Amino acid sequence: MKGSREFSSLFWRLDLEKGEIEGGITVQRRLSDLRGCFADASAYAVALAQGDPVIYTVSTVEPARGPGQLHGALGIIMPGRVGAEYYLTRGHLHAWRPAAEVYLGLRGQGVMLLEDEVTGESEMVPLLPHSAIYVPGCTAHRTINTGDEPLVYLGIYPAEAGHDYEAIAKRNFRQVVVAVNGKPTLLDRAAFLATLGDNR
Ligand code: S6P
Ligand code: ZN
Repeated sequence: MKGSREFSSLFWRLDLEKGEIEGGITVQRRLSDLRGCFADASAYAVALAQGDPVIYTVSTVEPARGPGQLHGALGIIMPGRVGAEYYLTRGHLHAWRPAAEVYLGLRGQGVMLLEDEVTGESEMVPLLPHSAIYVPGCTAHRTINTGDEPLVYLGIYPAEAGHDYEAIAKRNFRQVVVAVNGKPTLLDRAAFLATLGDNR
């Protein structure tokens, strides 16, 4: 295998301030890229009318392709909210459904919202420094910054995993993570939307 890849891709220097892996490919996601991700469409429209901030960036390294190889991505999600919903990633299933993933919390405070594609069951798992989350295969995953500083994490996944955004974009996640009395709370999306109806 020696010589078949860049030496630099064997050593990943992580910049936790910028959220970048040295030599990685970085993409930015702005509020306008997240249409349909926040349950509260009115709050989303109000936020977008005020500006189009970068919500998160992802910096990816792909040392090698093919069976058995691993890829990595450093994500940084800004702190903030759209209405009661914390800033979040689009969320996806892996195109190759059995692909699992491990997330390491590096900075800030957040959670992952995991949704089993088969049973529909959801779980909110803390994403914190000095801890890791195992995301099983066939599980939609979304990362959410529930703190007041940038949330930085490293995801490691099979090179063959790929992204399927469409399946989740069609119906969104069944549950939302919202601030209730200042605390991150997992609620059924329909129940959350019903509370908005009462208050408007
Ligand atoms: C890739 C891994 C992460 C996400 C990143 C952004 O399998 O789960 O690198 O791509 O957290 O999320 P999303 O949903 O916009 O790809
Ligand atoms: Zn993933």
